[in-house]
Amino acid sequence: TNPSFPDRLKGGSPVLAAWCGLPDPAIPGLLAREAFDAVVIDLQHGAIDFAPAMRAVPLIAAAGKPAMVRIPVGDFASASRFLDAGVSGVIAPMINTLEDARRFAGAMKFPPVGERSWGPHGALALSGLQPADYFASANGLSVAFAMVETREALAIIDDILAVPGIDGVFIGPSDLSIALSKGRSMNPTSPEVEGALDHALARVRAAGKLAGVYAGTGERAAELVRKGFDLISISSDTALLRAGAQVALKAARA
Ligand code: 3PY
Ligand code: MG
Repeated sequence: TNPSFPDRLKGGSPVLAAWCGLPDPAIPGLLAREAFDAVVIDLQHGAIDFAPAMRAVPLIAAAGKPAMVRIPVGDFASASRFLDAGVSGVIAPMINTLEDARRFAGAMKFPPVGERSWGPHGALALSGLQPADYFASANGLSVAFAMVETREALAIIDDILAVPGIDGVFIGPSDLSIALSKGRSMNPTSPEVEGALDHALARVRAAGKLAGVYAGTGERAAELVRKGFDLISISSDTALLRAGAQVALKAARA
């Protein structure tokens, strides 16, 4: 049988994910059939709404891949609802205070760790587990990634990592570059961001938790794999579509 997604992430070989924001569930379903290790549906910046994102979950699972979502800022109730649908992980953007981290963890884990409420309709169907068995294992079947992408978050990264139910942090290098430059620039590979990534990774390792990051290109993803991140989102559906279009047009006009 396949290892659980948390065990796969802890296993030492990086998880390379697709990142989808286009509003049709067929798109994450399609990308799940490529050689990605996981597929993330982005409800923070993507154009996809709740119901089509829910419908993407079994399409990704049918391809044998873990489905993840990035929820909108502060929408912790939707984290529980996506777990009910059967996602294997949730990424919460802009976790800037200990209170944000605690509320996110609370939505992600059943008591005694958190206060997730019972109702895992899709998760039962996808896992094939009996309700009591799902309940007994659920807190260890999925991962909660708190996004660290501001100065405030970076300053309390050890405290965020120490919150029970937070499985790891996911760095947003674009927002972090805006924050670290005090709004002067957006450069996700600036030396300041690079330093922050190394610092964050060291703190994650010290806490024995997981580290995720957004890459943007395949080349950047390879660098972040070499740094040692556990979860790397390579590129978005729209960026992949535009890049493919540009390659094909260049070849056609050569
Ligand atoms: C960031 O880089 O700010 C992100 O949120 C990743 O998409
Ligand atoms: Mg961001």
